[in-house]
Amino acid sequence: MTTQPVQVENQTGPDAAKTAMLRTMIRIRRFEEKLAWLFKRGQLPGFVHLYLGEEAVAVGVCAALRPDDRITSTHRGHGHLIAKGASIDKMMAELYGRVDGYCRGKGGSMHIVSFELGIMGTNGIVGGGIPIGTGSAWGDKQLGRDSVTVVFFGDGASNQGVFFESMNLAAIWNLPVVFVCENNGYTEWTPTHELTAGRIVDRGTPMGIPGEQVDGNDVEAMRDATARAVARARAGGGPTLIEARTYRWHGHNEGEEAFAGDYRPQSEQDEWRGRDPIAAYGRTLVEEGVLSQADWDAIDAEESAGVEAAVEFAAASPFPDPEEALQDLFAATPKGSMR
Ligand SMILES: Cc1ncc(C[n+]2csc(CCOP(=O)(O)OP(=O)(O)O)c2C)c(N)n1
Ligand SMILES: [Mg+2]
Repeated sequence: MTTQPVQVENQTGPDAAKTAMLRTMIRIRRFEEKLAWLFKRGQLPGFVHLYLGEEAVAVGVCAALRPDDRITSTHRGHGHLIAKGASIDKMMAELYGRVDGYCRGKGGSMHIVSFELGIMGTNGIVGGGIPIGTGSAWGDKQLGRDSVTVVFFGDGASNQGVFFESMNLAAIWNLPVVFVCENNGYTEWTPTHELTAGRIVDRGTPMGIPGEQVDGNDVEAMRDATARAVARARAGGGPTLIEARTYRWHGHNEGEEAFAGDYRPQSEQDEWRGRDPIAAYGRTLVEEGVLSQADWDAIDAEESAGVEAAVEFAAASPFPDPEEALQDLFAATPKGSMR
């Protein structure tokens, strides 16, 4: 962001935190709308899976985290990263395949990592982040740190064996991990109920892992449920499973219109668009007197400008030198790597 965020006048404490959550959801929304626009014009290499409509999940969850807490993400990960504090300049550069991106332009949408920010990576392998996050929590426990790891994954990923294996280890070792399943009703082009037996929220029950189902379009409900799970984990109480019920507005991936057919009823899409998490929260904050409509509009304009600046930043960055192609792909085990 090159613009200075406008502070809503006289805001402190909880009001400032609420405004920050609205702002972050708007940032994700405007960033991803731009990605959709760029993709249609052939300006983005590779696949993109957009998070539009699901913004309240990432923002609510990350609002309950400390900077030293960690997350693992998915193929639909831009929202998670922005909510954890990633720069949209560096994300856009990564999506453009440029050297100023988080992974020097060699990763793209599904391989964005920032260890400094506690971002253990977006991930093209469905369920791939689940054992990584469980391992991250194990590492913290071994080292006596009180950080917590949040694992984001989808309803489809909840059918992967590695989810059950990871929950088993998290339970038996009492690990500080929060499993956040984003149930958006679809696994690619198949409705969740055609693939997934029982309730996802109950899947940890046989292992003694408490589960909570939350309205994933309600950012404060997401923040509060996560805060409870994080407090438990930090205090040594072990893992929790949160099932966030939400909906993706766009296709599984951009460009699916070319082959996917009409797999979601229009009435269902309209209903969920009517439950826009950003519009709902903005209205709530105006009604509560936290901010005015003019403040809301100013935040939106600022975030839109920030996205335009990110595109300029990315487009001005060079492509990586082909000589770099094999750099940073393999890590030599550093001495004292456990610290
Ligand atoms: C191990 C593995 N199997 C299959 C795929 C292909 N694939 C990519 S996304 C996806 C669906 C994931 O659905 P879900 O976990 O519900 O996440 P959502 O896309 O709905 O956010 C599949 C099957 C993959 N990337 N990795
Ligand atoms: Mg899904």
